[in-house]
Amino acid sequence: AAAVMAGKRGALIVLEGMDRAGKTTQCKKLVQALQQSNRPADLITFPDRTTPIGQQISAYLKSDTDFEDHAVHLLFSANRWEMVPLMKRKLEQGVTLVVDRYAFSGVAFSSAKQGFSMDWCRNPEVGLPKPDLVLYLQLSPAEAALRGQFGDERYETSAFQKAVKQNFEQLLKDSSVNWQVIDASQSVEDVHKDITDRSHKAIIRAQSLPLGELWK
Ligand code: DGP
Ligand code: NA
Ligand code: NA
Repeated sequence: AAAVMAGKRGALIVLEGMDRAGKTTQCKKLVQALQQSNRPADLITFPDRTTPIGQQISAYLKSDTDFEDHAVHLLFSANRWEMVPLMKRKLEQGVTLVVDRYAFSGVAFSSAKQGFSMDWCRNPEVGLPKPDLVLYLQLSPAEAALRGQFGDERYETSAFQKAVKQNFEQLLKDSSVNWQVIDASQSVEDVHKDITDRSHKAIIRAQSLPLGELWK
């Protein structure tokens, strides 16, 4: 029988970290760098504010609408799940996905609210495509302060951000996730080089591994 050549899948690479750590800039630079070295790559951003669910989330973040806290957690989660078929299709086609925020932001932000356990927050995220690599852009509070004021969306206050940071630090202890901590106080170019090197390694590793399921 003729051998069937299985195509090599792309890697799922997530960037997480506090606001102002430079995630969005670094995600864009990483996608460009991968494409320039002939590795197919696409950017995915959560929340994806373009879908009907994402538009509800966007209105909530701008305080144009209100949602009950549990309900909005499930909306953020639904916004990730609605992208899963597309994500799987791209990964199978060999496209590496660079993801700006994922389930970890979901848990870190929602469990910063009164009465929300990490466990409860993790539940709707169980079974999402498991990242091959999660880069945590770490920034000291002093360095974050130097980067200027928060915006005026919901959650952008120093007290809430402090609770979110503690939750991320808790999540970093989870050894079922391939966390790698990046010093985000370096120059944009140094952070970019660090991230790109680690991503190339993750892409090669992912080629010989099946895509996993998160927290399952
Ligand atoms: P950004 O567009 O990256 O600025 O993210 C929007 C805001 O929403 C940011 O403050 C982080 C927060 N966020 C992202 N994902 C989730 C989530 O799943 N749940 C909650 N509660 N907040 C989230
Ligand atoms: Na933000
Ligand atoms: Na962002």
